[in-house]
Amino acid sequence: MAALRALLLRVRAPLRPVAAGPPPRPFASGAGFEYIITEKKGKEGNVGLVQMNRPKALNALCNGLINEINRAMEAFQQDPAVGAIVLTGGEKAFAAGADIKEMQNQTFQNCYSTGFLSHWDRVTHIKKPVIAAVNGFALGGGCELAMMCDIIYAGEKAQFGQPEILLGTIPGAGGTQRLTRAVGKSLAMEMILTGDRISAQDAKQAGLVSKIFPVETLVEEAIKCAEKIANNSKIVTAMAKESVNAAFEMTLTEGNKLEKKLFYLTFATEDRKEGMTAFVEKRKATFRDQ
Ligand code: CO8
Repeated sequence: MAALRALLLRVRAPLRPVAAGPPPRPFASGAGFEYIITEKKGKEGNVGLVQMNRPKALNALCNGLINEINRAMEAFQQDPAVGAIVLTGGEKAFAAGADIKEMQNQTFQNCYSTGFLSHWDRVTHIKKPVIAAVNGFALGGGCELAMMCDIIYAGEKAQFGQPEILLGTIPGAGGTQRLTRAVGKSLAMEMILTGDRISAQDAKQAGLVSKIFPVETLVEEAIKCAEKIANNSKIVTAMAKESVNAAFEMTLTEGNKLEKKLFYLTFATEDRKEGMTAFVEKRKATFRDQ
């Protein structure tokens, strides 16, 4: 037991701290939101859907919209029935970036002293898998938000870009880092230095998105994928997600060590035992997230 506790402590160490603040309250569908719509989807209601809904501004990510996405994500994180989350926008825009009108008169002094927009990366603290279903524009902060998710599915007319340079600024929510890791230096440099957008097809070829679907079936397909994920063990899924994410933070040796510890940890779960026993008994596993 002492050895298991020591192993747990060591494995937990590299995790980033969960954002501070009071624990989010579970919400009823759509309750109290101005800029988003939320719903539970899937046959068993085990998929949380967050839809950005500020169509007149092409889902420009104003402070209120980001706060609501964070609240919804954290509520789905706390909801034991939910195993995966889909984040989407509208057919014309996933999100056209940070709200330029909100930023227009911002000053360096204020940005620096208030940590302007530092709450943008809360999505990356969610332990449950998050799928971005991108139709239309995913630009600037919109592209960065999609890249904070674990999987990106794109509608066939989606466009990805980091056009901040055209506004006299640069990406500030991970665009220079995540895009470069996703598509490689040359294409990332070209997109970030010219502000040019790429199509869904180019994004898939470059490895930014995993699948492309017709515009009208994209969200449904993302929900299907989320449902498939949600049917697996939630606790083991969280370990798999943590391990893949470590590949972006650690050396190969460190990452392999973490993976091995998490692999060993799966043997402390009932779900691992159930999964292997079900295989041997030629039946479908029933995971209890224990
Ligand atoms: N911010 C505010 N309003 C926007 C934004 C935006 N990013 N994008 C579109 N809108 C508004 C427009 O102002 C317009 O409003 P209105 O009708 O009141 O004039 C409405 O949405 C519709 O837009 P358009 O008329 O321009 O629609 P088009 O179809 O002609 O063009 C485009 C669509 C190409 C998407 C165009 O709107 C556009 O270029 N938008 C700006 C894209 C952009 O530059 N995005 C990057 C913003 S900067 C950023 O994201 C930095 C993130 C840093 C995060 C840091 C975290 C720490």
